[in-house]
Amino acid sequence: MSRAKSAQLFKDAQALIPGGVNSPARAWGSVGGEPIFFKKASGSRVWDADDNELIDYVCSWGPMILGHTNPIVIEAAIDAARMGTSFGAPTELEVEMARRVVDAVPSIEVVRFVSSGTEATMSALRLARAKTGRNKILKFDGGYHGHEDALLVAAGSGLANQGIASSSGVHPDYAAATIVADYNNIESVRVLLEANKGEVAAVIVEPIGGNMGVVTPEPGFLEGLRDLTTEHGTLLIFDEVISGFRVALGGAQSVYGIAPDITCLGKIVGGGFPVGAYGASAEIMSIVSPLGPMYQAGTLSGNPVAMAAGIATLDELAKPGVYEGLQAKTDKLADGVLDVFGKAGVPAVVNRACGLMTVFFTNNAVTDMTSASATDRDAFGKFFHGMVDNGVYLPPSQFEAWFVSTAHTDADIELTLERVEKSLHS
Ligand code: KE4
Repeated sequence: MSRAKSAQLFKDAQALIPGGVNSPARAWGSVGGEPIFFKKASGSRVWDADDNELIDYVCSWGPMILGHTNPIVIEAAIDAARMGTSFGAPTELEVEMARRVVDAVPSIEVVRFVSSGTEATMSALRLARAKTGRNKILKFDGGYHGHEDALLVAAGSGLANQGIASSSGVHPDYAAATIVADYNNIESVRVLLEANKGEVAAVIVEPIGGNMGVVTPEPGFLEGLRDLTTEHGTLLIFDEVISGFRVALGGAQSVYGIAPDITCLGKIVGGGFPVGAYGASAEIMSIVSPLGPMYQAGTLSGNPVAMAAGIATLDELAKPGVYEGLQAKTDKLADGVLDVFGKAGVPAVVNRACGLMTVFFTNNAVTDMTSASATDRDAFGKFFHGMVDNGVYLPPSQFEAWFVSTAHTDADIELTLERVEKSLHS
């Protein structure tokens, strides 16, 4: 398969954009080779600049849960755009979108829209500090919450690939105010909260880890976080940028029955357009400007075109049977991959939740960043290239999730599994 056009575009891009990409996660840094440039997508498929067709399991890193160019979402965005693309003034679409988020996410009574997941988590931290009057934040090794300074410490996703425990350029005071525990290790949280008694404003966690690869919470972990944070007067922030509207309409908090104090959303909520959100009880959100002293603002926050796409997406997801179908597709893929790897004698563990999964090259359970990092990443890199060469686009990193959409058919998954087998034997 020729990738000459992608290669030329990458060369041109590198002269103009750092590393030729507008996000390092796209750079193929941990798998080697050059990123392919996309030019078209539809449903479960993407086409690269050289007209190669691939089955897509990145789905824009999560937003495209209905598949690419879903006609209902596209029509909604076009109709909204025709009415005006941005007003810098409130619109009915924001009210309609807020109503859907408040109705869907159990712990949210009031929500503020922003333009990215990073803005959501950044604002949530500021809100927690404003609410508690405390400064420290506890996060988890392998947790990635966007590029907010205080959270670029022991982060997952693109940082983990670069072997950077924390980014350069982060003020040392910020890093010092962030303490790091181990995911699925409630004792590590207890010890740190005790050692920093009265100083921790919030614990921020991905209730289902997506940036170590997929890592699900062990029984009792989220409950333990809820109990410990309540005991310490520390707010519990669920970063549901990945899991929100993905694992259920109400996100992971509705699956596990845990009510965080603040929830961060992104990706799916914008239907493929730039939207993030953070929400909480009316009492906590009453601190947010212009009601209260915590300032946060944004030119394109609640953008009408993005709101229209988000509304159309959430309305599709609210239809009966959608998540049952997505779970079935995810299981078909995950079980099929385990079967093919087993027959090929290749050690593999698959961590999964509704609509997302990760294959790790190991015989051991993957329950945190340490065990995720101990897997055979060279084997993953080889597998990744085999799959791309065979027409399946996986995330170019071991520490990311494969995303399944409602547009992936059984035939897509069967074809994917055939290509898994070919890739393992290539
Ligand atoms: P954005 O600022 O990229 O919209 O959201 C940041 C973010 C926050 N929280 C979680 C749990 C996230 O996974 C993310 C972003 N996810 C990465 C991939 N794991 C986006 C890909 C990229 O950085 O290009």
